[in-house]
Parts: sequence; C-alpha cells; structure tokens
Amino acid sequence: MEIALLGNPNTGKTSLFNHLTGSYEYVGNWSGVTVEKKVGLFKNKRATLIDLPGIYTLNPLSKDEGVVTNYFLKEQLDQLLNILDASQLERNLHLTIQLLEYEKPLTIGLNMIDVAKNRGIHIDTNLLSHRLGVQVNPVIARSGKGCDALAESITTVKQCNTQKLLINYGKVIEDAIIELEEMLNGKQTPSIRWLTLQLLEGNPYVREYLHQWVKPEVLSNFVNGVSQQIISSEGIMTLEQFIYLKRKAVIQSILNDAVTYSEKEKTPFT
Ligand code: GDP
Ligand code: K
Ligand code: MG
Repeated sequence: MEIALLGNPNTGKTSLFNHLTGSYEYVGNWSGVTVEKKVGLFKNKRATLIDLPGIYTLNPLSKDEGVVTNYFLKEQLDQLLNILDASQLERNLHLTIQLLEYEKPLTIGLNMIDVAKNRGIHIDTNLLSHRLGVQVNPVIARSGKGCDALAESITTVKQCNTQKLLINYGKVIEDAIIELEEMLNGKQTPSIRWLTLQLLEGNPYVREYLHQWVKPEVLSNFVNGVSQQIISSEGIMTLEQFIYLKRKAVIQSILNDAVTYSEKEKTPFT
C-alpha cells in the first residue's frame, strides 16, 4: 500500500515522515526537477510513505510544485495523508479541499496542536472530522506525540470515504464536470471532478494530460466557455478566483463551527 504525504510548506512534514518511518527505503530526486523524493516504510511495515513537496495549492507556479500534480496524474497511490498546521487552518484547508476532490481515502494529521493551544486556538477535532468527512488525528510531529496512533489508524482502519465534502460549485461548473466526463467517455482517469476543477483553475499539467484525448482547441473552447459564463454571471475577475472564493466560504463555515478562540487570541489566524 502506498500513502502520499502532503501539506503546506513548514507544516512539519519532514518531522512527521521521520516519526512514521523507521528508515528511508529510497532517497533521490523527482524526475525532471531537483526536488528530493523520499520513500519510507512505516514502522509497522504495513505501507510505504511517499514525501511530496510542500505546496499551498495544486495548481503549480513552479516546476517543483508540478511534481505533485504529475504524481497524482500518473501514479497509483492508495491513500493520502494530509498534514495540517493547526495554527493556520484556514490557509491549510484550501489544499485539503483539492485533495478531497481527488476522491481517494484521506486522513488528516492535525499538527502543531501545541502552537495552536498556546495561541488560544481550540479545535474540536471530532467536529472538524465530521464536517470534512475524514479522520482527523491530532499530533505534535516535533516530539512524536500522537504519531504512533496516526500510523496505526491510517494503516489499519478502513478509511472514511470523502463523499461528505462535495462542494457544490454552482450550475455552470457542475455542468462542466458532466460535460468533461462525456468528453472523456469512460477513459481510465483520476476523479473527473478533480480534473475539471484543476483544469478550470488553470493547472497546466492537467490540461496537458487531457490533450491525449481532447484536442487542444476543443479543451480551450470548453474552458473559455465556462470562464465567460462565470465572469458574466458572477461579476468576478477570473474562474480561478471564483473557485477560490467558493472554497473559502466552505472553509469559513467549517471553522466557525469547529474552532473557538480563548481570550488570548481573538483574531483568527489565516
Ligand atoms: P516541513 O517543512 O513541512 O517538512 O516541516 P518540518 O518538519 O521541517 O518542520 C518545520 C519546523 O516546525 C521545524 O522547526 C520543526 O521542528 C517544527 N515543528 C514540526 N512539528 C511541530 C509541532 O507539532 N510543534 C511545534 N511546536 N513545532 C513543530
Ligand atoms: K522546512
Ligand atoms: Mg520538509
């Protein structure tokens, strides 16, 4: 079983990787870029863990960030482990939503809970788990606290599915998802919802991937059509912004319920 470790930069990925795996099976570079690729075996030997570059969003700004999309398009991963910085939840959850849209089993390692606590941020992990539709395991990756329990749950417990948090992006985009599905006509691909949203956000690796079945001009017309409908009906600048704002609204609604701030800290961290 292959589990991919993903998260924003500086969320404790390396620390977590080291606690979950005994030693590296393999250390090298991802093909085409000078980004370190690390593969380790879980201490309980039930799965391998693949470390991926830290990113804020899947839509890559650089070739290094493109490693993650390429991996998602080409490899047969079984599960995702998403590490979050509990003190920066709002920003971190934008990536989580994109990972959930990939529709593979996902577990959250909620890291930096010591930092969050010191800042007066209280997270109801059960509620967060319930709202996201996935398991949430609190950890302190620096000390290793909670890491064994996380390893145990991700490699043994049957994962919750990710169907709960299907954001409704509105008729234009929901119709576009169906239209792309028809264009792909039963081809073996990753989640069509994920492909469509990444394409509409402008992810060049997803666009390139789809060219093997859909002619570039057909795909361009498709994206431009969706974009024009959204821009004219929503009075918004870009399709990417529209998708971002939809996700942001969902994230804020979840955090309103699942996070409380003590007297120490009144302003939510982003
Ligand atoms: P990466 O960039 O995502 O690989 O994150 P690192 O594992 O390199 O961690 C970034 C920094 O955060 C390091 O200084 C870690 O020691 C620290 N760190 C990681 N996890 C925790 C945690 O749970 N609590 C605290 N206080 N610090 C942590
Ligand atoms: K770092
Ligand atoms: Mg690191």
